[in-house]
Amino acid sequence: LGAMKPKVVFVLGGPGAGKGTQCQKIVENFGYLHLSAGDLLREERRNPDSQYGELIENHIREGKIVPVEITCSLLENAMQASGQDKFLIDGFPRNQDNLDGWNKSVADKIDLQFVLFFDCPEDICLQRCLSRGASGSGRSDDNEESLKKRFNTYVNETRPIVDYYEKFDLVKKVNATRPADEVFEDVKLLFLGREG
Ligand code: UP5
Ligand code: MG
Repeated sequence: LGAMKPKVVFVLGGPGAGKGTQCQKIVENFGYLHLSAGDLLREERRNPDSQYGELIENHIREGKIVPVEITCSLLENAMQASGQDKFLIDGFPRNQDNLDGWNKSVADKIDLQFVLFFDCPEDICLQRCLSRGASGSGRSDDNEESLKKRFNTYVNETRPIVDYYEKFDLVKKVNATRPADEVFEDVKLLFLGREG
């Protein structure tokens, strides 16, 4: 008998759709480990020993997707270091390069449970990120110019990834426009009965 593969749920949705907010609630209720690809990249950017700091900052401000080799190794390292076996991977894979890199090097080693997709229109996403910026998020991409680029990247590059997983019937879509607690009522239903 081999060891069980770690379980993974991908969490996708536009900038400000509420991925991080909902992941926190899932962690509290269902014991997953939350790995935000964006948070891992921001942490790597702050590491003075990293050779990728400047590349990461430029990509983030421009709303562009960092090459998969960097993101995938941050994710793999964090998964291994955690010693846990249930992961929410938030904000990844968000383009074809991400998907190809993941499928080549990690996909066979994990059990992809489903893709949790937060559906939220641009105007609401924009408002959420702008008010977060205004209340001091410190994120260099919470401004109108970066947000326009982030949303374009989302529509042109990330939505096709959601469509890809849709073909395998792996996408669970949740309406993310309502208050966070109401959104979580729907999210909960997707995790109940998966504890085993
Ligand atoms: N909020 C949340 N839910 C709400 C609700 N239901 N009602 C009202 N308000 C709500 O929420 C955003 C804000 O909205 C918060 O103030 C929250 O309180 C409020 P949050 O939960 O943070 O939303 P989230 O979807 O996580 O938004 P985030 O800004 O993190 O999304 P992005 O996808 O843009 O950011 P991420 O960190 O994933 O990526 C940033 C950049 O990193 C990318 O643009 C890219 O350049 C780079 N990146 C890569 O290159 N590769 C990757 O794999 C990942 C990222
Ligand atoms: Mg986030």
